Amino acid sequence: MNPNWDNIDSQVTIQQESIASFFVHYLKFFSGKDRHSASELDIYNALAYTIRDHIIEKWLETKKLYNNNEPKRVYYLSMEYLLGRLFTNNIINLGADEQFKKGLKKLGVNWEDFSTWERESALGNGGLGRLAACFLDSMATLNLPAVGYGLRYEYGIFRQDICQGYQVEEPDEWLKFDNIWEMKRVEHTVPVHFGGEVEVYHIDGVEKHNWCPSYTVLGIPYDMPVVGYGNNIINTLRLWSAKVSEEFNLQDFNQGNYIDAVSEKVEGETLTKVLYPDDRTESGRELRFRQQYFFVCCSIQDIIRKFKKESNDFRDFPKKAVIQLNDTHPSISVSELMRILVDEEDINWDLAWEITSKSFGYTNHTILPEALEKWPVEFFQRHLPRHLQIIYELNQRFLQKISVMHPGDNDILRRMSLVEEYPQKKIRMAHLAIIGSTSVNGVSEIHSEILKSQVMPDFYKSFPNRFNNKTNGITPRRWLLQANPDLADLITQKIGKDWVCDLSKLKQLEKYVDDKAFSKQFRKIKATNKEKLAQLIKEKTGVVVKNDAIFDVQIKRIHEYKRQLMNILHVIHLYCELRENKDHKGPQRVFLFAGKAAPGYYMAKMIIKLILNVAKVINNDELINDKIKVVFIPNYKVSMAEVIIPATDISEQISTAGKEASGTGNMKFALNGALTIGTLDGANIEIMNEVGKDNIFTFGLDIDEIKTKRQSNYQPNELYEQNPKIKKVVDLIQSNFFSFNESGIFDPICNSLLSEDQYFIFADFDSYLDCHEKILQEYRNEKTWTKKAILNVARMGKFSSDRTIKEYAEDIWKVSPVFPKKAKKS
Ligand code: 26V
Repeated sequence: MNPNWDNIDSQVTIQQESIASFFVHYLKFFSGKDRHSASELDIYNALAYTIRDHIIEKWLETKKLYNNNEPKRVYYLSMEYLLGRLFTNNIINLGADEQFKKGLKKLGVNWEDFSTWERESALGNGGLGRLAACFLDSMATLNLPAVGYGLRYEYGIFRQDICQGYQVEEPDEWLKFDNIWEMKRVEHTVPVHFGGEVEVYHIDGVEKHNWCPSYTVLGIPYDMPVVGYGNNIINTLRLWSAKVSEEFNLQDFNQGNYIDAVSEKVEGETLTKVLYPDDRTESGRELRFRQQYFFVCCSIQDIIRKFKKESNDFRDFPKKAVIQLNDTHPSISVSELMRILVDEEDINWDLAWEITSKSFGYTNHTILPEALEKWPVEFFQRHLPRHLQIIYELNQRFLQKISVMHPGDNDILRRMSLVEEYPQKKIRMAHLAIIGSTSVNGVSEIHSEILKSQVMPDFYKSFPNRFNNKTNGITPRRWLLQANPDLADLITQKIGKDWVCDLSKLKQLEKYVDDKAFSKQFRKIKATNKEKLAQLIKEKTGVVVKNDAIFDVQIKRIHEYKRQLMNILHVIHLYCELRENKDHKGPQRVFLFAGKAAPGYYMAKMIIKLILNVAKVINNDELINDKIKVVFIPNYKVSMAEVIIPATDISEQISTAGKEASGTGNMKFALNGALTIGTLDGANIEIMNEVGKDNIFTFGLDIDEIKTKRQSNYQPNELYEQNPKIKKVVDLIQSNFFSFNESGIFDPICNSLLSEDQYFIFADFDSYLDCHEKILQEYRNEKTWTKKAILNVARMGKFSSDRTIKEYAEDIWKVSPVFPKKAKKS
């Protein structure tokens, strides 16, 4: 290429003088607008393009840095990313906040006013997807050479509307307008094959396999920049979009099969149409299976392409690449890498396995058996016949090894096999992930222990060193600096800004716990945040709440194990007490809920309906004089969490002990000075250990007690008979008090509680009520409450995703940060 290219000055540096001219340029030449004709969306677009230019410069530099250093890279494979809006995040992480403010001042444009014009990408369901987003932020901030891989779903998680109290799902058209943060990279398009047959042939007596697929889909990558905080590093998130090759269809078309050609195209492209909105049951199972393979196949090809640029000896692969599987979803990767090494790169099986099994790490995020994927052998036969052969071969060799380790124990072979025989022949994908990985980790201490003792004890016994824990974390950039700028400023005034990249620094705040002025400022910030939340509540639900109410919040996916039902039963109990004129002094209490239910999850949807019906009755009952308000804000998403969390007083983390792998919302709340009411589950336990028992409200049965209860013929109907509080609440629901014109709609909820109560709501009910009572008493003492809240903030250092990622990098990935060489002073 012409060397003169390098001499052309196209450098974009962050200078307030040039920002205004970039902005005006984009407005004029991209949107064809001037200041008179520009809409707010045009202004947002021009601003976003301006930011993007500043990112691209550093993006190219980062690529150069990595290419020159050839470091070992992390490839993070996740089917979900809940990035939220990127506009503000990118400006803050670039460190361009002030320059943008000043640079645009002369135009009378305040960039912050336009941040809500961005349609947020919501390519995930819940905790797992948001964790992946926090991890990307931390990996970039820690200078780790990492690439995130995912799918570019045309429709992300559905938009939740409420219609007569029921959840209604609407498509999320996040790509309707330009997505300024993505860049299409057609040159890295890859083919993905499906179906067909496998031919066996021999060369020099060695069996070889030739997979002749029946159809091919193309994977087109779209890259999104991941901006590190204040370090000029821009990593990449590469999302794959499915497209059927034109040429492929043209063949069919020319042969007169127009309909087939078109339907094949549509069928192929459905692969990345929608994100599965179901983290409980699996619908469209076969499509999801193909989606997973499409994702894995694109990503592994890309990883190998990158590897080959730096080495032609695959024995180096584990030294150059580590692939982290975010849950079981991408675990077909293990067989895909084997297939490429053995069939395409002609590497012998043993060496191929040595390379493969050194290259993966597997994180488990749930012990709910329905989410541990098992794919019917039929699916493999139809779509991935060669992978099935590879998995059978792996299984045979693996069981051989196990039988040597546990001689005579046939049952262990059945339990550990990659193949489940009954009732239907299936491949256990988690087992494939475990045998193909150097590391298997859970996401909180208790969860990692449960994995070892209950979910995969045979694997633990056989490979104890493979198992480890990596307690989750959250990025302080989004969850404090961006979401709660006033608190972030106050903290910075007191202890400097180092906490942003070293959250343990927050400890220094402890010396201010008794400082009256500090406490006052701290309270003032909470009060301002509450005003904003009250505004949001009014806007989204029409309910008017008091600015100085106690905000008691449960926001997360709706699931029986998370026990939103127990929360609303408590609200009903309070309501009964108020109606009986029991004296409830103190401020208004707002019980706020938000979250989506899987579209096929009937009980979860009925819980939403119950919350909304209860809200309607309570909020309109003049007898209780606005003492409590119940709010369900529809369409929960990252940007909403950013408003709710900084305003919260009480964070509800009330899952049945043993069920919540970690939780990360719990961390976000505590970091923003909310006090937790929680069970001894997931990361709550570690939060308690950090903040101290006096600064968290725990209740309920612990994991061992739950186990005992489960084994002891638990009879929830007896509790109902014996406990007048439970009886009153359940009777009120059953009397159709909250379903006046919809008689009996809540019977399934009541019946399930009375007959089974799978999640031990009745068993924990008294303890939960007492705990709330205690909280109310404590809240009345402003001084001690504030002290506890400040201590929560000060002691959250451990829960930075920077800490988590450092542990992954050091213990699992063996990957080091890459720093640019300092320019020599002349
Ligand atoms: C399973 C399935 C099954 C089929 C359809 C789609 C789908 C999507 C997701 C899942 C698994 C969800 C697992 C999950 O989100 N776990 C959460 O991970 C968080 C991050 O580690 C953790 O904090 C939460 O406690 C855990 O529930």
